[in-house]
Parts: sequence; structure tokens; C-alpha cells
Amino acid sequence: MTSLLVIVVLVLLAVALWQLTKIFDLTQVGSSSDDSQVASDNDNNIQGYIMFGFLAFIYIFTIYGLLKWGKLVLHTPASEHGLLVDNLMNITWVLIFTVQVITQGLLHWFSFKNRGHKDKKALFFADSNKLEAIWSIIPSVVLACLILYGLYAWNNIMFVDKDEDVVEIELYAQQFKWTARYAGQDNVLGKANVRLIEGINTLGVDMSDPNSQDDIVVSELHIPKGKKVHFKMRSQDVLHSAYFPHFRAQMNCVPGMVTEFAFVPTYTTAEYRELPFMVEKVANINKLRAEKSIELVAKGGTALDPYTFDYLLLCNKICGASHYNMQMKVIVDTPEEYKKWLSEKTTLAQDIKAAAAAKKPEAEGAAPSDTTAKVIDTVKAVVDTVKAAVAKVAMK
Ligand SMILES: [Cu+2]
Repeated sequence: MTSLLVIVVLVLLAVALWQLTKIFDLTQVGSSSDDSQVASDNDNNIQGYIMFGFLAFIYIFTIYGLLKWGKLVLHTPASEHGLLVDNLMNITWVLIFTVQVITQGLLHWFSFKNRGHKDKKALFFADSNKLEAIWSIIPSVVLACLILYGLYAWNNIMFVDKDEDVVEIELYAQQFKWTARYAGQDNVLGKANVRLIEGINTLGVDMSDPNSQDDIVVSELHIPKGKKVHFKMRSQDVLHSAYFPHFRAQMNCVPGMVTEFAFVPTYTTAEYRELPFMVEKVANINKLRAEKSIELVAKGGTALDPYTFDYLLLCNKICGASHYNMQMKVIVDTPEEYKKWLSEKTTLAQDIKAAAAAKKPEAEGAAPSDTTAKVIDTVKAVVDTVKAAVAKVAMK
């Protein structure tokens, strides 16, 4: 209550002050010629130098940001086409930085050079064809080159030769997890439809399709180094986006359609962990974690586990409350390790059979369920009541 009163008093004081300044202004009308609203040469000089100050701030902050946070961007790409993507990105950055430095410099310099002065008069001219041509043609040519190079890169990345020997994998997105399906021996993924989801067949694989018989469903993604992996993406519910940052790959997963992306991994997980930049990065993360652990333990908590690097598949579309946690570990193996890992997996058909076999004896030897017993009891009670009523009527 007291605080409310204090707030009310403060508001009233502010209103009173505001009204007082208005009255004061009114008393000044006509007393002297006030030119405080007209900029003097001194004002214009100050404004001009402040603008230069702002320009210096932009330049210094940009350089500071690059030096301080520049190392946080993704480092060495782990896929063949990654170099192409990084190249395109770097060219774009260089262009943006150059244009930014030149245009901001010119803008502020012109404003300073032509700042207000009581002896100067602004020059008026309607247009200049030469200027219009310069600032239209240069950006058009630069952008056209950039877009053409981008299209060339995109076509190169997205092209999958039909006869090429690729590893076929389906990525299935749902709120909030990823599941992968390998095409098995025949390297052809069986048909699938969300309407066929039942029991452990959580991806809705059509088990009547011969191609589905050897499909393998897993929750951890293993891919072989040096071989093209062709991903086909599906989504069960909403828009998701399969994002492999280290491989410079991203593709939306759209309900009702299949999208695709293919890339060739160039470093196994073990090799990527050994790259000098990664060793340094992990050491830095673990140093921070160790410091945090000391703090946590002092407060009675548990220490943090040390971090080891792993490739990740992330979701890059805000798809719901637990979107942040929608990820899957990706392991790049040598081709031999990959073969061995895959050979140890059971097929979905085997899993379904095993689940059905486990269910059968349970169903055969089972006693009537609670609900059935209740129904039988009720029927018995009704029969008894009817019998008693019939007997009563007969006695009468
Ligand atoms: Cu998602």
C-alpha cells in the first residue's frame, strides 16, 4: 500500500513539474527573440564530428567483433562439397565487408563535408544519369555473378547420379526426435506411409513391400567416410529441418513429401577429433566445464562430465517446445567399421516378428482381463434379477 502511495505521489509530482515548465514557457513568449531552435555553425560542426565518431564506432566494433568472436564460426568442413559452400560464404562476406566499409565511409564523409554553414547554399539538381547508371550497373553485375556462382554450386551439390554407388538412408523427423532407416542389402528403401504406423513399426514402413524386408531402423546415425550418402527426409507432424552443420548440409523435412540431400563425409569422427582446431576447442570447453564443476561441487551439486566432440544432426526449424533438444548423434566410420556396425543390426522385419512372438504366449495363457470379468459379473446379476422376477410372477 505504501509503495502504491509513493508511486502515485511520484506521478503527480512529474505531472506538476511538466505543467510548471509549460507555464514557464508561456511567460517567455514575446520577451526576447529566441533562435535556440535554429542550428548554428557550431551545432553543425558538433553534429558532423559526432557522425564521424559513430563511423569510428562501427569500424572499431566490426574489427573487435571479428577478432573476439571470429573463431566461433564453423571451422574445417567435414564433407566434400563443404569447401564449395565455405568458398561461397567467404566471397559473400568479403563483398559485404568491402561494400559496407566504402558506403558507410562515403555516407559519413559527405554528410560531414556538406554540413550546414551560414554562407553555404544547397545545390539543387533533378537527376544525374551517370550516377544512376553507376549505382545500378555495379550492384547488378556483382549480384548476378554471385547468384550464378551460387546456382552452379547448388546444382553441383544437389546432383546425384542415378548410377552412382550411394548409401541410401531415410531420416524420419518427428516432435522431437530423429530416426534413421537404412535400405539394407538391396540398397532400396521400402515404401512407407504414416498411416501404417503400428506397434514398433514407428516409421509406418509398408511391410508388404519386398524392398522393406531388409530395412534397418536405428536411432544413432553411422555413415562411411569417402562414400556418398543419400538422405531421404520425411516428417511425421510439422516442418522440421535436417541440419548437419559440420557437413554444411541442411534440408527441410516436410509432412506429406520426401526431400533429399547427399554428401560425401571426408573425416571420420576420430580424425575430426584430432584436428588441431578441434583439440584446442575441446580443451577450452573442458577448462570452462572444470571451472563450473568446482562452483557446482561447492554448492553441493555434481561435477560436469568432460566433453568429447561428436558430429550432430540438429533440427533447424522451431518445431515446438522441445525443438532445442531434437538432435541425433552422427558417427562417421571407416568403410570397414561401418560395414561391421551395420551387419550387427537386426532388420525391422525381424524386430516386428520378435515383438509378435513375445506377445503371443502372453495372449494365449492370459486369464480374462478385468473388463471381461466385470462384464460377466454384470450379465450374471441381470440374469439372477430376471429369474427372481419371473419366479415372483409365477408364485402369484
Ligand atoms: Cu524439429
